Amino acid sequence: MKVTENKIYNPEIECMDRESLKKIQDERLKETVAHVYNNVPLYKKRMDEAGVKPEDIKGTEDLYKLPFTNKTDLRDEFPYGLLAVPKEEIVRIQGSSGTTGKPIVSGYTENDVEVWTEMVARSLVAAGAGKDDIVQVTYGYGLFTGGLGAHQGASRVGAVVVPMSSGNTQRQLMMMHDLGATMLCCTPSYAIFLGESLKEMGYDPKEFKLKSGCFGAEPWTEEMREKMEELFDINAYNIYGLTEIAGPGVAFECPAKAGMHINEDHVLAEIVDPATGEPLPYGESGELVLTTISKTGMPMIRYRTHDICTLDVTPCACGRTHVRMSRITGRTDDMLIIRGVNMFPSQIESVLLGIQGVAPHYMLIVDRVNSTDRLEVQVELTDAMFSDTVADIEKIQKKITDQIKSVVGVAANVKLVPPKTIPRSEGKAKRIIDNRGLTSK
Ligand code: DLL
Repeated sequence: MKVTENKIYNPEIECMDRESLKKIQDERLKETVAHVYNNVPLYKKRMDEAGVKPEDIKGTEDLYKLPFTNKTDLRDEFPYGLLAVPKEEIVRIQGSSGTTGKPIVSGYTENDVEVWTEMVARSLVAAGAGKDDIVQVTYGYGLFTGGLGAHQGASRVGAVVVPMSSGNTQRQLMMMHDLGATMLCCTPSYAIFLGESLKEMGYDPKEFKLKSGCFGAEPWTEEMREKMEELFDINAYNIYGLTEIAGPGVAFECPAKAGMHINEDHVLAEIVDPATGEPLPYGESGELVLTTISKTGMPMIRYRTHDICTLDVTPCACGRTHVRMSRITGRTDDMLIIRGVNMFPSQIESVLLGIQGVAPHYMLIVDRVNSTDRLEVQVELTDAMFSDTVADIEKIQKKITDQIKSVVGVAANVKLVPPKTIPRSEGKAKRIIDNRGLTSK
């Protein structure tokens, strides 16, 4: 495997001693808290209810006093309720799936795009990027932050960007081959699919110039790393992020491949007990909670990511001092990521509730076949519909398939099953069977 040179985009910040880093964090946290308290009614209300004033927050040690923010707050305040600046200062909207048909959107100021770009630049440089590189961006471009995020970061580094966006495997491989792409940015499952298709299309992996890739937007495993590295003869690096905070680049792996450094001069990380919300010490597994300290458009205070991981602050071989997060080992809610698209079972439920002839009993079965996620949605027919003609039943099946595609954005294989065949549960209904094995370390 090619060796990645240990390059650091912003060594002054990325390798700063933790005491000096804390001073920056304290200042930025105080500014951010005052900014949201004065400009976002929801934050003011929550802080007043909790009896916390901006003056009570003197540094990161006071973070725990602040109330949490949740995905539901973004949904309830959709689209502009959480903006901390006048709309004229917003230059970009990005989004991802929410728990209902409506997306979660975040507004970014020029400053926020700049911060995000810097974070992705750090991530790409850690994976070996420089002016000589040709970066193929195969994350989707659009509301999803993957495409534009990787694009901005690669441009900042001075690399050549090939803005392929997602899909069209043959064309992806042809361009990668003919242009001599040296880095690839896409979801890990698609990277494996591309790698497997490469041989099927008759290419010799040696004809490719790829040396590394930044893969994220969905959970993946060490086994998948081995597979990607072998298929393409590259170094595969993990990159993490979420729309609400900044898109990709919130955290990224360095050549040590021992966790993802969180850009702590821009984002503060805590791990809390998902049930009680109590902060947990470094090393313990729990829910990742993030606070932005340099965003101006839509800052997030103690945002519950629902992602489960651990934090590690021990020194890293690369020289960076910023804390590292482990792989995401699970979620505290029922969000699924299918072919890179975030979705919630409740979205499927809302589709079914609007269709006559089916009962709101369903089961989602997720598999990975040839490196591609497959979603099967089993839906119960009502007694009346069960006795109907095959043509009528096929019509319903098509309707459900189309609506899931349009509301959730994922193509599903809809299977209609006879009444009362989906197991009923006495407690919380079990709606998901995920056979992909992605939640192991
Ligand atoms: O997925 C941003 C992104 C794009 C990250 C490209 C990396 C690369 P959202 O669509 O808002 O943003 O989804 C965020 O995706 O809360 C995690 O559950 C999951 N996720 C993102 N990166 C990783 C990763 C983008 N490296 C949600 N490993 C997050 C595991 C990830 N899960």
